[in-house]
Amino acid sequence: MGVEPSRAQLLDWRLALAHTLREQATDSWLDSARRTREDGLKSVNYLSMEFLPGRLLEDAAINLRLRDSVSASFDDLGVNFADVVAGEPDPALGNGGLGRLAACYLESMATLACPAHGYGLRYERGLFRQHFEDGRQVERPDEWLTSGDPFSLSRPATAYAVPFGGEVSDDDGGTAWRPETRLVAAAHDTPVIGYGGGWVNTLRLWSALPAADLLDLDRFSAGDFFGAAETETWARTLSRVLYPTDTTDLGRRLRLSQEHFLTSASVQDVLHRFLETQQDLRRLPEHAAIQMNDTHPALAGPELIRLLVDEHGVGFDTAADLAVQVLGYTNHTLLPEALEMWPVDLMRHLLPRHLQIIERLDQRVHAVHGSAADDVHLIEHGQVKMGELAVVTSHRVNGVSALHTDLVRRNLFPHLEALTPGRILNVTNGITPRRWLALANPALADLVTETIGPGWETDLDRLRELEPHAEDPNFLEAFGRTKHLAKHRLATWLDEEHGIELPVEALLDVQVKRLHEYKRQLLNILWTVSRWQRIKADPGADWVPRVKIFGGKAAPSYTAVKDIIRLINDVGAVINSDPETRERLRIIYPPNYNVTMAEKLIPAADLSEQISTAGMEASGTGNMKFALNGALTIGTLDGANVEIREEVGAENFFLFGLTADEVLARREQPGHARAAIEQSQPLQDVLQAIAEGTFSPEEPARYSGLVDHLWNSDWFLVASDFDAYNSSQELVDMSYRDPLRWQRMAVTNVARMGSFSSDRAVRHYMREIWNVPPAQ
Ligand code: F58
Repeated sequence: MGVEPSRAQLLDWRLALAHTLREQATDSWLDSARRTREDGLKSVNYLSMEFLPGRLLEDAAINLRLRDSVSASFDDLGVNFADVVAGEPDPALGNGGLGRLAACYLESMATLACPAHGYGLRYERGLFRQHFEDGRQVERPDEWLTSGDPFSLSRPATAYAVPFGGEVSDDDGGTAWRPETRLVAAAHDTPVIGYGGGWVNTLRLWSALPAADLLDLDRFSAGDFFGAAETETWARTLSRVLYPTDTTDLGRRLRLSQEHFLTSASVQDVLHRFLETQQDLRRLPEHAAIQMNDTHPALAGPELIRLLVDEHGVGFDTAADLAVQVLGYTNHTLLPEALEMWPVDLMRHLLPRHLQIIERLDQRVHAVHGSAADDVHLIEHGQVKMGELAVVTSHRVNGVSALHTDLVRRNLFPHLEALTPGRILNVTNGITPRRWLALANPALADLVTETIGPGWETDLDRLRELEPHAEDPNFLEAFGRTKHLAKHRLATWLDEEHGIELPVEALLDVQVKRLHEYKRQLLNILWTVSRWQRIKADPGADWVPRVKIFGGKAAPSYTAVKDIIRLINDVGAVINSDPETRERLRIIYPPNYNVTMAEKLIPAADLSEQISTAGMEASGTGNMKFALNGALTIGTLDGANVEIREEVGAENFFLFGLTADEVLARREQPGHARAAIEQSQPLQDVLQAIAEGTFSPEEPARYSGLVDHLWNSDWFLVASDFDAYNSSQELVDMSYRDPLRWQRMAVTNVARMGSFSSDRAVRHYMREIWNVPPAQ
């Protein structure tokens, strides 16, 4: 780094470490690419608008099997490894589960020697940093690049022009698109190191640059400096910030442009790499699979067809058939507001050629399937429906948990399922045990290795071997110590980073995830108020001390959940300063939840809150991380909770609440919320306290809207599930009072989590969707 060791700062050490680790991975990185190229291996191209990889360096050290020697080398230098890696920014290039899933899958693909590229955007600023001011969420820009991106390589020579706007004309010579502008996509590559270091894939993120001629020199010379840079500014805006919201119409043009930019650059790169070694484009499906992570890259079909037809002279039908063979689509949501639709006018303005191709694909569906396709429309009411587009351009469509896939088949795409039965399949999500056990919970990871030997890192089913030890009091005690260690580690971090005190002897009850009404953080905080009221009413009773931990961000425009954030903080301010209850109940909400915070919170948790309205959480992956780290789940029959409960056993899971079918039926009952509240004295007491301003004395009416909404509407059935949730929480207390019983349940959870490894999920994708065998 050009610095004398004696004068080196932590930043210098970190940059040196990044370069050293990248260097260590380079031979394997080059070999993996060379083998893929020279042996003509089929590879996966995982297109995602979001990746949430977490800090890279410690993970790289673990996967290169260098963690201990790196740490020892730093000791020799008088430097603390933990301090070095603690300075690394956490690239927040995603909103939540979908982006984190992409990162787990890339890591598993590398571990399984599945040749792959991840493709995404290199947002200059990731998801906003969250602060609280008077309990309210405030968003600030996330500057993750201020000390560079030392583990990655910029590749200015790998760049593609991405066309936008202009006109299409049809004449005898075929279709010609004369775009209005072209922006440049430039590649930045990060190595994705498989466990053991034997295979290394690439995460390629594009940044947007103006084409060389975009600065208007005439305007500049005339003194109009800002006007001269307008187009240039627009170009840079494309990769300037992660689109932070799923609820507003604002920024729609930017969002669609970003999606096209990612998709076009990536598909061009896929074709470029294919044509380096092959000539016959009809053989593309033998060499490349493209996976669309939700519909955000759903222009991949039209774009691939465009490139094949317009640039390589392939016929339309052949091109469309090739696209279907290459593409797969993963659906992550049934929420109507998150199902992408783009106004036809906007599409015509930005992407006229793609619109034309989509219209032709629509005609083709009807030509092929006749009246059976009467209910299938790629364009309807002036909108292009990206879900339908993704389905008809894919040979496989998957949901992310058994329940979710069933709902995708039955409710979301029933007409398409009928046209091509078998196209829709389930691949339940998974998480990587390297980051979520080896890295995040070293004490538990060591105990597991001492008990069953190494190898579980790549064969998570081996955790089953722990099960006999669930009867061994010595083992249970050792297991309890790992939980304690994780709590102490969390306590230190909370104190140092946030000045928050954590009572480590209490039951740690954690809900961390994006804020959304369907995830029902509201149910959790209402119950917490009820608990407080009951402790105050009976202070002599034997209450199990609890710490309620919340974490998560709200989309900046989603005011309903911003109110919930404020309520949690307001309730926290009152409860935490109540001398009568503070030894038994505490609320902690550290701001800016991210992957790094998850790595500290999850190992320390006793109880995992997975309490969404049934039928609304596609899968969840946090639920898996908690159970793998020995937290017990309180949850509804939703998403992957259903399968987690089947695996760990009903007796080791705190189930409550309406089922997905019951939710639909309950919503049909007029006045269901009022009826539920009237039947529940505890809930009435809670709502009354909030409505009276107990937690907002300076503005008693602050939550009147929220309370009214619960009485009169309650789409997410908080009131209907309140009493059941309360009973389940009482069972939690009862079980926790018997530490050996609790630990037995927790160990059983850990032992039975093998099938939630992302290795299992990725093998399933390789076999059933990508048709890619492992390279090693
Ligand atoms: C999540 N979706 C699902 N979307 O909600 C969760 O159940 C599932 O486990 C996870 O995907 C992985 O399958 C999700 O995270 C987003 O973040 C959208 C990104 C684009 C803007 C709108 C939110």
